[in-house]
Amino acid sequence: MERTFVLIKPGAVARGLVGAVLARFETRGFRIRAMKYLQVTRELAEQHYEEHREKDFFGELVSSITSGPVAAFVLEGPEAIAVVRKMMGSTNPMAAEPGTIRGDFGLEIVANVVHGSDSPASAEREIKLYFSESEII
Ligand code: 3AN
Repeated sequence: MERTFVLIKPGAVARGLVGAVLARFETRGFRIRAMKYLQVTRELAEQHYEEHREKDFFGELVSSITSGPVAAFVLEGPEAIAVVRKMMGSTNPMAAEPGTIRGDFGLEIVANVVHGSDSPASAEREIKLYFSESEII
């Protein structure tokens, strides 16, 4: 079993898509190990997107993820990281296949509905950023 970090972005939360997005993962068979509704601070956003610090869209990324509350999860299942990424679809929602979360719910690249860890190292780092040990059940 593998764990991954999933975050439903502010735009999707504002559109009332938390239930619809989470339902995709639950019906696929992932187990929720932790969940939290929170306002991401600028500090947390900068840590989360550390690897993109040099990119020209970094500022936009930080202001987008801090623009309103998010829903964050630790999901567990076989090959959770790869399977969640596949379910999310391409980073650019315009290119995301119908049937994927971004392909069904999004059209904007920065506010692209959902974030999911892209490797075991990212999953471990992101889970630790958002959850304490005792919040993972
Ligand atoms: P993913 O979220 O699919 O792993 P990353 O890690 O390459 O994609 O990028 C992190 C976030 O940065 C994306 N979710 C998206 O919001 C934003 N992003 C990625 N590429 C671009 C881009 N070319 N222009 C604007 N925002 C981008």
